[in-house]
This record gives sequence, C-alpha cells and structure tokens, in this order.
Amino acid sequence: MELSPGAGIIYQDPQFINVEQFNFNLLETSPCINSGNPQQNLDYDGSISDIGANPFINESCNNSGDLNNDGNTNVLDIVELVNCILFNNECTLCFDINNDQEYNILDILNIVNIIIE
Ligand SMILES: [Ca+2]
Ligand SMILES: [Ca+2]
Ligand SMILES: [Ca+2]
Repeated sequence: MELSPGAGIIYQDPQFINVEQFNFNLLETSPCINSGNPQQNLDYDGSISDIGANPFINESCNNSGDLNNDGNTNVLDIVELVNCILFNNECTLCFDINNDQEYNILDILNIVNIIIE
C-alpha cells in the first residue's frame, strides 16, 4: 500500500520511550503528541488526542482549582468537578486536586478550601 502525504500524516520518529523494552509510551518531545484526530475525545489531561496507543499525559497542571480555566476558582469549578464525579464527564487529570488518583468529595473539599482561603 502506498501512502501519500496529507493532513495529519507525519513521517517523523514517534519517539517511543523504549522500543526494545516494548515501552511505546511517548517521550515529551514526540511529534505524535496532540497530533491525533481533534474530533476524538480529549486525552485524560484535557489535551488533543495523541497518535498511538498510549497518550502522553501532561502531569503539570497547576492544582489551583480553576478547572474551567476562566481565571477564577469558584462555584463553577465545583460544578465541573461534580459533573466529572457523578457522570464521569470530561474528567481530566487536573480535576484530581489532591493527587490521590481518584475524583471524589475530597477533591471538592479541596476546591472549597481554595475558594474560602
Ligand atoms: Ca494529548
Ligand atoms: Ca474557574
Ligand atoms: Ca482526588
């Protein structure tokens, strides 16, 4: 099969972490990162999907509680988090405010603390 150049087709080294050890996770510098189909669901970290089986997850979200990125931490961010917890809707890594790998009431309490501080 012949592949022709076109939008979304890249020829660069995907920069897997370690092919010999079957680690097909992407390095931070991989050209595959955020090069996936933008129509697809976002990655766990809220970024555009990556090419390949394993997405590169950007762990560096500032856990300021501003989940909807409007510059303020307020009740709207709690609403976002409640939607995530109740409906598993658009949860991203940054929603795990206390970094315990779960989305639950503790994260809501963390946001409440940020708001009232
Ligand atoms: Ca991504
Ligand atoms: Ca906000
Ligand atoms: Ca949590």
